Amino acid sequence: MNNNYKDYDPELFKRGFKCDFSKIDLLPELASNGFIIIRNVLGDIQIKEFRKIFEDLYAREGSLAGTEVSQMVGIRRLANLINKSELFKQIYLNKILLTTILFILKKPFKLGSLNGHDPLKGGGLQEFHSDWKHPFDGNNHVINSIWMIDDFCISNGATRVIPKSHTIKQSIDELIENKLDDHPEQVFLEGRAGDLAIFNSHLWHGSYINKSGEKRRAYHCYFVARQFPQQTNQRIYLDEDVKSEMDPVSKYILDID
Ligand SMILES: O=C(O)CCC(=O)C(=O)O
Repeated sequence: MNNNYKDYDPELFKRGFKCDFSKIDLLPELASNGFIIIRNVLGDIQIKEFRKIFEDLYAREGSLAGTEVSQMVGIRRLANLINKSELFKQIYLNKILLTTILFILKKPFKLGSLNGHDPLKGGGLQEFHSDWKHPFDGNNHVINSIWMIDDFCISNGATRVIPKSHTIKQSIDELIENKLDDHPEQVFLEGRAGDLAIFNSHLWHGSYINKSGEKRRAYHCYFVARQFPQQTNQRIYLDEDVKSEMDPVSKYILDID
């Protein structure tokens, strides 16, 4: 085991976290292009469960779905998911994901938010954006992951990204006039249900238009360097009974103690 990993976030390891280096060969690609796709991370039973909870929550929350973070026209959104089901531990505690974050950020980090996203027929087109809303200072502060629970194709609005844009210091507004337009260098994160895309979320990206109307449900599990605020403040949003049942690694990742 590479001891540097422990130096990046000693408290995480003190609480019992162990790295999973099984996908370490993909990490140079992530550093260089800004994204990777890991295949078959979720099995069939997990995919079914994650689809079910998406639909159950969306039906239960109705017009309020997504409001804890944001609602988007033409996209079914869910938010504050850690508070809503234990199932999501399989996502935010995934060891390959957390090891990858250490590799990129090389410093303590925490969960930023866990949201659901499903572009509807004719909807889904987002402007290219970075998840870092400040001028880029040359340091990596944010990582995002997209857990595909349906197949992702260009026709149903797979995420598009501009490879290597995570290293550009100029703002996206200076370089792209119309951020909704196709870009000559864009590529799509196509995959099968169960695949996991991880990207440096300084990378310019966005969901694409869903032309076919095929479902394109996904969970976004987003992480931020520890010194910055969460998108969903878990101290506020987690119910007391949920907090009290958390193990030490979860409490640390969620920044609730
Ligand atoms: O799900 C996707 O394709 C990406 C969504 C995204 O970037 C966002 O909601 O900000």
